[in-house]
Parts: sequence; structure tokens; C-alpha cells
Amino acid sequence: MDASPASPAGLPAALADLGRCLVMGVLNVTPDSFSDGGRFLAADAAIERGVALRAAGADLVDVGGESTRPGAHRTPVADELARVLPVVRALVSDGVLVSIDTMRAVVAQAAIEAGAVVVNDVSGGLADPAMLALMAGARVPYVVMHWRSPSAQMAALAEYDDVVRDVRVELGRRLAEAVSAGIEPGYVVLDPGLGFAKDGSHNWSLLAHLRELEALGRPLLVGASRKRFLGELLDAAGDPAGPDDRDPATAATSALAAAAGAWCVRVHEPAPSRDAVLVAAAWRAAGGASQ
Ligand code: PMM
Repeated sequence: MDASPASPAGLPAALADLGRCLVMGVLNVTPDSFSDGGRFLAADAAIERGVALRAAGADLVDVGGESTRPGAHRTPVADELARVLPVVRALVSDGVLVSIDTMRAVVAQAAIEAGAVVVNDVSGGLADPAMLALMAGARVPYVVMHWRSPSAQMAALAEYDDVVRDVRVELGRRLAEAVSAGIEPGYVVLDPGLGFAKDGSHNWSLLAHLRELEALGRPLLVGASRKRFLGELLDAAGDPAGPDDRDPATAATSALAAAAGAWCVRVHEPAPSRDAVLVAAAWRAAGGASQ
């Protein structure tokens, strides 16, 4: 069995051949994201953080200008563009590989024109009817996350018969729709969307069954970083942990996801997850994944 996770088409060569799970650093240029909201709203602070994420081991920096925390309302498009574009431009000119975290085609297009090399759409093409058509011509990897509704309504939709099977079926539908819109399947990355219309037990089931999602034949991205289910776990273990205290637990999820063959993990603090994915790569190369 090949120990390296498959890469999507269109990825810069520097990232395509690393032979391990990639680490994507989170850069939320928002006033209200659940873990880092408000810290990097000023462009200068955001750019400095993006460069620091790379220095800490991020292979890609994921720039987002709209919070998706549970209950969040939509950000006006002009605000989203004004937040992300100066940051994308500055990071690209600094040689940082940038992914754009957006549900909007107009933002994705502007970011690609500014040099972004990946589009990360938490709605998987559902929020903006123009997104799939844009991505059909873009020739950059497109991350399609499992999503059921905007964040303001998602808690009510955390109902599944069998969460792993249901997410696999719904992601399969998104993939089919992307392909029928003209996106070559090779460009698509799938993501179970931990925490999006999912409670803690749903997240654990998905994390434990990533291989069933890999059966869809596309690379996987996993975003567990600092999410509430990790806080609940640590609280229950008598170790109450706010978002900033969840990085060791996040790194553990990175090791598990990478060991299961994930292509990329999305994290707020890259250094421990970088170590975690190296451990997983060595473990897979030694035959761990086939045991
Ligand atoms: N989670 C968040 C935002 N963007 N993108 C992908 N592909 N997967 C995720 O799980 C994901 C995401 C929410 O977390 P944040 O507010 O800390 O960025």
C-alpha cells in the first residue's frame, strides 16, 4: 500500500510531493470567529500572523473573512473582500501558499487572481450558485466540505440516521454535482465538516471512520482544530480547556487523521500538528496503516 496520501490536481509542485499529510494554518480575518476572532482583523496583524503560521510549519495558510462559528450571521460581501484581499496579496508576495476560505464565488475569484492556490468552500458549493461554475474553470484544488445550512441554523440540522453513512452520501452528491458542473474530479478535496451541523458524538464517529469517506475516491481534509468537542472531552476529563488550551488535543486528532490517510489537516497552531503528521507518516511508511 502507498504510504503517501494522494494529492488533488492543480496543487503547486512544492506541496504535491511531500509524502505526508499537509498542515493548513488557519488565519481568520474576522471580528467573531470562535477561537481567534478579532485577533487578526487589522491587515497588518493578519499578515504578520500568516507569516508566523508558515514559520511554525504551515504548508498552506487558509485566509477567511467570514466567521462560521455556530449561530454566526452572514458577513456582507464587501466586508469579506476588504478583509481578505490585502492579506492574500501580501502573503502571496511574501511567498506564502494561500488557500481562500470562502463560500462566495466573487471572493474566490478575486483571491485566485491575487494568487491563492486552493479554494476552501465550507458550503461545498451550496451557498453560492456561481461557485461551481467558477471552479470548473479555475484549475486549482477545491475543498468541498459537508454542510447543511448557514451557521445560524445548523445546530437544528444535526440529525443523522448513521452519521458516517449520511455524510458519505451527502458528500458523494456534492462531488457528483461539482463534476456535472464541469469540475474535473481530480481537483476536488472532500471534508467531513466537523462541528458543522454535528455534535460531539457525530464528530468522533466521523474521525473514527475517515476511511469510509476515503472510499469516495478523493483526498480528505479534516478540520478538528480547537473545536468544541475537544473542549467537552477535556472538561469531562477534569481539565477544563478554552479554545487556546486545545492545541495538544488538536495535534492528537491530526495524528489520527494523518494515520488514517487524510491529505491535509486544518489547524490554528501548526507546530504540534506538523510533528503529529510527521509521526503519522513514519508510522504509515513502517506499515502501520495496514495493521
Ligand atoms: N472549520 C472552520 C472553518 N473553515 N474549512 C474546512 N475545510 N473545514 C473545517 O472544518 C472548517 C473550515 C471553522 O473553524 P474556525 O472558525 O476556527 O476557522
